[in-house]
Amino acid sequence: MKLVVIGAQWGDEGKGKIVDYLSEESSIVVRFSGGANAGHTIVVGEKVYKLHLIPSGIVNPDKTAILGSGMVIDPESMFKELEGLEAEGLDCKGRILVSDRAHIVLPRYRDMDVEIDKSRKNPIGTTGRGIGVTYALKSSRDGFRVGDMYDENRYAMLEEEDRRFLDPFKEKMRDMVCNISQYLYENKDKNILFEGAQGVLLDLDSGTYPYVSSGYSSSAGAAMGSGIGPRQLDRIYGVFKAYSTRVGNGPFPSEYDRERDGDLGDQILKIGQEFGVTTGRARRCGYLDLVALKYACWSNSIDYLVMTKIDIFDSFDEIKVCTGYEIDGEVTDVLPARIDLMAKAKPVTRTFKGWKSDLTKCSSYEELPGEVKDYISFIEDYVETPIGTVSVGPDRNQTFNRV
Ligand code: 2SA
Ligand code: GDP
Ligand code: MG
Repeated sequence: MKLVVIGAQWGDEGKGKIVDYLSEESSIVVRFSGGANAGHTIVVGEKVYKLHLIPSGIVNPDKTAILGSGMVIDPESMFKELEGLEAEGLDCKGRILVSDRAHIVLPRYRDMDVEIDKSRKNPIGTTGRGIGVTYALKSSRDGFRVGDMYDENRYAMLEEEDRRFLDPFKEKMRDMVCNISQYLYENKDKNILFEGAQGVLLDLDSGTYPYVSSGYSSSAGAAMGSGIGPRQLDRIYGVFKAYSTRVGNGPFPSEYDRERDGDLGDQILKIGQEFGVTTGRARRCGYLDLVALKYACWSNSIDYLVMTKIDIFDSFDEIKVCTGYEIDGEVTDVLPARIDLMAKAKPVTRTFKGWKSDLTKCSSYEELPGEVKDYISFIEDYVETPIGTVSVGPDRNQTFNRV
């Protein structure tokens, strides 16, 4: 079985946790996009792992984790992260491979990223990890790939300063570098999980451009970013939170509004602990946006949704979801591509009764209160996609399948 797991919103849906949970059945986990901008938190009992570049599948002891061709890799961050994981007692030796096609993030790209965003009339609010600069160089064919470190001519073309930076990593990485397409072909009979980064609405093409990241967060990116054909992919999971969040700038139609919603946004921020894993920034919070989720399901062939963080609503009397956008007096359930229309969109909502009980102890769908089941059914009908897995807390154990 070849599974793809992507974020179906603006990132931070809990992909890390779900990849860890679903990778139990896989031998290999491939991260296919993004770089050290990502932040994934995985909780297993007392242990809390924070990952940025290393695929979330690494937390499962016997998996091989591959940094795929679609990634942009800052070697300094990567080895720092690895040291941190080893210090936590996670044995990563021999389990990490890096695609020779992935691109390298050099230190000055991080500074350039920060400077460029500062100089924008409308800043994107990037994470400052050099992501956009590296992908831009890749597209203009001026990038430097992992495999280029071992190509004498390509290496010699680098600035002296860049070679000095890369020299130690070149040796440390040598045994990890692989031709991933060939590796996946040789292991084609094994179960493989393809792990996305960020979310559909932050995808370079499908997202709310230009307020997006520069990689492919969509399911189609799984094939391109790992070197496997799209028909090899059997099942696509889209992870979404029971509400919405967004970090950085850009339109967010269902964002809580103080005048309309009082301190609801602050409550979700606090209960949901919605702070960036990479930058520590507070995430913007809003109603679950079904217009955006339906778009994500359709444009990514999502077979099953995974719903996380439903427990954050445990103390709420009622829960609102966004079922349409009002744009210039007209209501639509179609996500506009134009950024001015997205910015104008006002959420049309529907209210659900709260359940006022502790969901974190539930271990099966049957145990969920009727109000949660109603919430789930409504979402499934609206987006025409089943919710196959539900998460009711940060721990690996607080997850159950419906199918
Ligand atoms: P970039 O740095 O060029 O990728 O930024 C472009 C936009 O993409 C957003 N972005 C993210 N959104 C949510 N989560 C991300 N990872 C971190 C986390 C974020 C953090 O897990 O919390 O710590 O702030 C992530 N990475 C990129 C970014 O906010 C810009 O809007
Ligand atoms: P990712 O970028 O999609 O991997 O998500 P992040 O790790 O950035 O953010 C998700 C946060 O929610 C993490 O702190 C997780 O530990 C936490 N989390 C995941 N699923 C659940 C859940 O069902 N309930 C609660 N309360 N927390 C969750
Ligand atoms: Mg995250």
